[in-house]
Amino acid sequence: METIRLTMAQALVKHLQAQYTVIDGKEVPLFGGAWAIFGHGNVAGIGEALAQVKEEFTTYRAHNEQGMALAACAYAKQHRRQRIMACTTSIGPGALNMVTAAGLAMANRLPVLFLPGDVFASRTPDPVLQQVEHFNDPSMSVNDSFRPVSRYFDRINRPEQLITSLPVAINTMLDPISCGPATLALPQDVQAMAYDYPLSFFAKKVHGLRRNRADVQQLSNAIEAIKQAKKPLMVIGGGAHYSDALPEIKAFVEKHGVPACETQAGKGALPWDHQWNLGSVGVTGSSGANAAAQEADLVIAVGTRLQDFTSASRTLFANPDCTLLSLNTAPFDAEKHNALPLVADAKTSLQEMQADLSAWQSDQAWQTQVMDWNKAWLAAVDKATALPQQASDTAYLPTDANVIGVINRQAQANTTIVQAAGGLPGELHKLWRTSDDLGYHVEYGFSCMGYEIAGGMGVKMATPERDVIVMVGDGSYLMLNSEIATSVMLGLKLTIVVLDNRGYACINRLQNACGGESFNNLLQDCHTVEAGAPKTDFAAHAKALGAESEQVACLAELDAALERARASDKTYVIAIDTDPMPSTQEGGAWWDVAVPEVSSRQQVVDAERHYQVAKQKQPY
Ligand SMILES: Cc1ncc(C[n+]2csc(CCOP(=O)(O)OP(=O)(O)O)c2C)c(N)n1
Ligand SMILES: [Mg+2]
Repeated sequence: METIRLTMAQALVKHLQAQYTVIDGKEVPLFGGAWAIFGHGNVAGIGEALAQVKEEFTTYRAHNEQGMALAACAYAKQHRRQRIMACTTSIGPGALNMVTAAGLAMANRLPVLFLPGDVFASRTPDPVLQQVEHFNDPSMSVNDSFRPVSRYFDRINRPEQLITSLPVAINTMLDPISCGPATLALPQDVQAMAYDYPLSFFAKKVHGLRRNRADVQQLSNAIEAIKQAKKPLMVIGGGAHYSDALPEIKAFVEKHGVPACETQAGKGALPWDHQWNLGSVGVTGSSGANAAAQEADLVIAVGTRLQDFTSASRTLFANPDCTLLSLNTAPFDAEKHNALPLVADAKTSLQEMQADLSAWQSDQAWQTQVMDWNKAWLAAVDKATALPQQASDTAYLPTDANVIGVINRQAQANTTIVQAAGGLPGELHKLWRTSDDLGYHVEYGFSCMGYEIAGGMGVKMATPERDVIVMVGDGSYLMLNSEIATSVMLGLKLTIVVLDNRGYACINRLQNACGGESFNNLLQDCHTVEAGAPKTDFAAHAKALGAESEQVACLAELDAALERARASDKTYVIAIDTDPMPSTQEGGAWWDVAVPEVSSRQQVVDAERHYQVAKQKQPY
């Protein structure tokens, strides 16, 4: 057997370099490089290995481990899980800073390779700097925190373990069923250890998307259920994008007269003005989609985890005769909600169903009703996003919907909007209009504050040809903004619009809706030493990080500012003051947020009474 003597870290990087995938018929490296922040736990081992290959396998230096790992998540999401980045950190704090991003990758089913450094496998110099020490378990380190947020976890305690473990990690990330983050914890001494690796470990390997075919019985059950239906509705989730099933979905809804609606991850599957697209569904759903969901006798869920925002906490599909047909690659998802499962790849099984369904169509009356719902919702969106009369009034605080309207009208055919947390995901889900499947990038599986800017950077890396607009609340901006400096450094130009409503406005609204007093969310309701918290100068802050920036005084100034941002070749931050209170009332559905059963506050008691009534709509 031919071998080559390498350190474990060198072998790891060399193996990653040998992995390829096929995108649009072209072979490309599976790994788009590595994000790295070094410390004693990885600089000498992985650091040396990455430096050796820096011309062929790029290492990117970020400013915060969570930020870089969030960028890696966004990169994978924007690449529809076809390309991956590795993230390496030191031990202790550097490693733990990535755990939140691992949670995000896990919830959103995104492939990211996490490579946290770890304490010495030999334990000779213990305790090392940043080692937490467990009195009764020396085999445990902080990296065990990655276990619940990794689809695959291993600790490489001997260099030869890499030969069996790394391919499993890669397969886990690429398999559509198990897809998610993989973590290999790398003790620093083992990173530097040499081993005679077989040359075959570095042979080029070309991966592809595995498409699991449906079980014959499940497929025929599904076809039968569809043929019985008169009032069907399709719910499109992120899995439809990952399966590249959008052409099949379009053909299906058009041929059979089936209205469709989209989850956050599914949005953009059909153009916003497609006649069968009822828009967003669920808690942040359109009035049309939610009305259809209440009446439908068949819901065809395609590639969706059916989380509470989609199912209105399991109250949305309310027709007692409704069949839920769940088409998902993972049995875990397909069998949720007591659904009729169709465990399969979406693209292939939609193709397979077409032949058998032949001329079947939904009821004519249902189709007419859907058209009416659709028209009404499009008008509601026009109204919510129209430029208000007060646009030039500097005393008027625009709503999120006002700002969305201005940005959406300015958006180019290649704009991708990026968001994750606050009031904006709901507003964008309802109101944002996109005509292409890469135009909407909202992370709402984890809804992680801080994803917006770091994630925007990952989106731009994955699709550099796109005009990337990040919308971010003041809260998310202040939580994680340091990757603005990275985006400037790497020439990854973003337009970032900061909606400054001086606090955690959506949580304040939720607090009030649960009967609570405004407390600890808006800055005005927080404990401060002086009257009022200081006003953050976001434009000055962004400038200090190297970006171009400006503060606009009113909504009417936003258009021209966005044009200046477009003309800039550097990341450009626009700050605008907005109103924390309003949100779009049209559409929407109930969300289960538990209200206290006892309280000295009457508003809480009242809210709890309403809560108990609403809960009765849940099946159990
Ligand atoms: C990391 C993280 N911490 C806490 C939350 C809970 N949370 C959701 S939205 C939000 C406030 C967001 O504030 P901002 O970005 O200003 O948006 P706004 O609500 O004002 O629209 C909070 C605290 C979260 N989603 N993520
Ligand atoms: Mg805010």
